[in-house]
Formats: sequence, C-alpha cells, structure tokens
Amino acid sequence: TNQERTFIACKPDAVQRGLVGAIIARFETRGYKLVGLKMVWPTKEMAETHYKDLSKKPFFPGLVEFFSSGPIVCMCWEGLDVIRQGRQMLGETQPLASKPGSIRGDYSIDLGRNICHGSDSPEGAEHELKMWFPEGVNDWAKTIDAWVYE
Ligand code: DAT
Ligand code: MG
Repeated sequence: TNQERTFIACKPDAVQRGLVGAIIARFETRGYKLVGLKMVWPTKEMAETHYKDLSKKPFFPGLVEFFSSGPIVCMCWEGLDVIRQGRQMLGETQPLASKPGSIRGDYSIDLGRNICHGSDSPEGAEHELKMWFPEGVNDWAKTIDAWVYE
C-alpha cells in the first residue's frame, strides 16, 4: 500500500470562477481523504518560493503575478498513490493536451489559467505541504475506508 499525501491547490482563477467545490468534489467522490483545507492569499514571495524551480523561465514573472493575484484554496489529500493519481485527475499542464474528464480538460482553456496545482513527486509534495501547512494537517480515521480499499 502506498498511502501518501499530496498538495492540491485551486488557483486564483478557480476561486474567481467558482470552481472550488467542483475541484474538491472530484477528490472527495473518488474516495480520497481531505486532511487539510484553507484559503490563503499568497504574497509575491510565497508565489516565488512555491514556483522557485521555474524561476529561470521567461513566464515566471507573469506566473508569480497571477498566483498572488487573489486567494487560493490549499488542500492536502491523502490516499493510495494520491500524488500520481492527483496529477492524472488534474490533467496535463497544457489544457489543450488535457483529456475531457480531467479537471483541466473540463474547466480550462489557456496554459496560464489552468485552475489547479498538484504536487508532482513525493519530494515535491513533502516540500509543498511544509510550506503551505506549516501548522500540520489533520490525522483522522475515515470510517468508510474498508469500502474504498481492499
Ligand atoms: P504543472 O502546473 O502542471 O505542475 P509546471 O510546474 O511545469 O506545470 O508549471 C507551473 C505552472 O506554470 C503551470 O501550471 C502553468 C505555468 N506554465 C508552465 N509552462 C508555461 C509556459 N510555457 N508558458 C506560460 N505558463 C506556463
Ligand atoms: Mg508543477
């Protein structure tokens, strides 16, 4: 069993467009466990830190501007292979390449407004969860798990 935790965020465009509930519902109905949830308005510094691996890219200033332009919804989801599954549920970075049925494939059109973020590796998830949930998350037992996992 590969029970793990990932950081998923609804970006400012998802909040503005009223897609927060729809994004949460994808993970919740799939069977994953929500262990962290809060709204945060990122500062430019937080946006720069979050995307620091991309700091050399030409689109970095615009990305930081966008990510700090309004509140985001930070989530920590827990479950089997949730880091990789979460990325699958998001779709591809580029909405054009995202299949219908994925979050980006159903709700977004443009690369710079692709509505959601998800950790892309165990190391990335650990790092991002430390950054966005320094207070920690909630360790609760989901009583229906016997109907979700064999
Ligand atoms: P992802 O969000 O799928 O993990 P990423 O980490 O490579 O993708 O990039 C972070 C975000 O930066 C991405 O969601 C949208 C934006 N972005 C990526 N590549 C871009 C590009 N070539 N032009 C403009 N924005 C880009
Ligand atoms: Mg990324």
